Amino acid sequence: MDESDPLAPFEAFGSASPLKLSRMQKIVAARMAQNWTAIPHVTHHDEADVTILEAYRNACPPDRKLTALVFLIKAVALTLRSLKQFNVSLASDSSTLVVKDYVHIGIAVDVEGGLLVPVLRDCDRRSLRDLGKEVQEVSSEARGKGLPYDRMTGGCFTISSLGGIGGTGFTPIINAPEVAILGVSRTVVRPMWDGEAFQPRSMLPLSLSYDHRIINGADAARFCREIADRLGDPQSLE
Ligand code: CAO
Repeated sequence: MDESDPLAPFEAFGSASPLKLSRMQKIVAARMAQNWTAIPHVTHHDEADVTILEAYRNACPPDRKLTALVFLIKAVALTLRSLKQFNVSLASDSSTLVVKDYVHIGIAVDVEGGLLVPVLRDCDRRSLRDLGKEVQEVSSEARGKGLPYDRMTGGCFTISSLGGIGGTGFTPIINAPEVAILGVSRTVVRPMWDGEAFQPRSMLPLSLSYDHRIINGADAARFCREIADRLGDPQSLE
């Protein structure tokens, strides 16, 4: 067997062909491995009742309808302002926390052959319409010609939404030097007990991975509850 041939161990069992990783895939792979091994991850699962939010979105004319992700970006941004322990980074001396006064949020965008994370600036201070416009622009730019490096730096927190594809929950990997990341799966209508009867409610699964050196489980539970509460009052996010 040729030791220098990466295909050799596989070709012993059948036909196989090589496919070189792109530069972007190599960078993403190295960062994922580094973050997964260096950061003690815990993933907290919860779900938000988005029945009112869905009715609110569906009441908008089709050309003005915003995706649920846009409401989520604003809800997360406001929650980062109130639960400030999530808007920090561990400095390189490993003994100083950098507490940020700005709220910049990264959005994972599924692009051919990889993943890009554009960062939206000052999400806590912007309207839903403005955020929605940027999500559309930046995701089509990411899928087209790609994004310049400075569009993907300086994030405080990342949201990874797989809701349009499917799934009930997953463990997103923290995007260092951030200390938490929110994964979102597909909204489902489920019977929920209201104390007297089962009611059909639209439930959005939330999966919050957090750096357990810096954030404790109770805070993670509070973070998800606050997001759920904010999504329950969509008008207040406008
Ligand atoms: N539940 C059910 N359906 C959902 C949903 C959810 N949580 N989120 C989106 N959808 C469906 C809806 O049909 C929605 O249309 P309406 O708003 O009209 O109902 C449609 O998907 C919109 O999807 P979209 O992808 O065009 O827009 P988005 O704002 O939801 O997401 C983006 C934008 C760029 C985040 C997304 O396209 C994407 O790339 N997601 C993948 C991210 C990813 O790869 N994460 C993994 C990273 S780690 O490997």
